[in-house]
Amino acid sequence: MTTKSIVAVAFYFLIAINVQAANKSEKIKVNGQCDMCKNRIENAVKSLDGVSKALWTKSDKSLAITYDDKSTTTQKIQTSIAMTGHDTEMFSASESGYNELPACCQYKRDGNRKKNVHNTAQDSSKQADKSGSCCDSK
Ligand SMILES: [Cu+2]
Repeated sequence: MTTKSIVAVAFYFLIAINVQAANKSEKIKVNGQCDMCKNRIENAVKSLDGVSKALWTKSDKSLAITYDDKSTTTQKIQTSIAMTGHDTEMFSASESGYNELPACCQYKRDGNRKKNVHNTAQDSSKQADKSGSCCDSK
């Protein structure tokens, strides 16, 4: 091997490592119910800089994301999801954020709340009856 080709090979690996480091893929749990939730969740993520993929799956409530970890973080992504009213692995949506979801989108929350994304007064006044037809039923 000539020095030139060694340099070329080294350079190639350097680039390969860099590309890998920049693009991170993750699967996170995001609570939701229906296709409306899917759009809401995916749009919240896709609107962020550095996100190249966001795919939410209803059956296992998982969100597959690919993002450039130099321009965004999983925290940022999960924060903006929680802001739309959906609980993620790291953050819980605020009570009011959750209550503002259409009735059909109000997924069952698990009891243990994580960090709230924005702090809210517990407005129990908004716990109105929101039963009704769900967009899930086809
Ligand atoms: Cu929904």
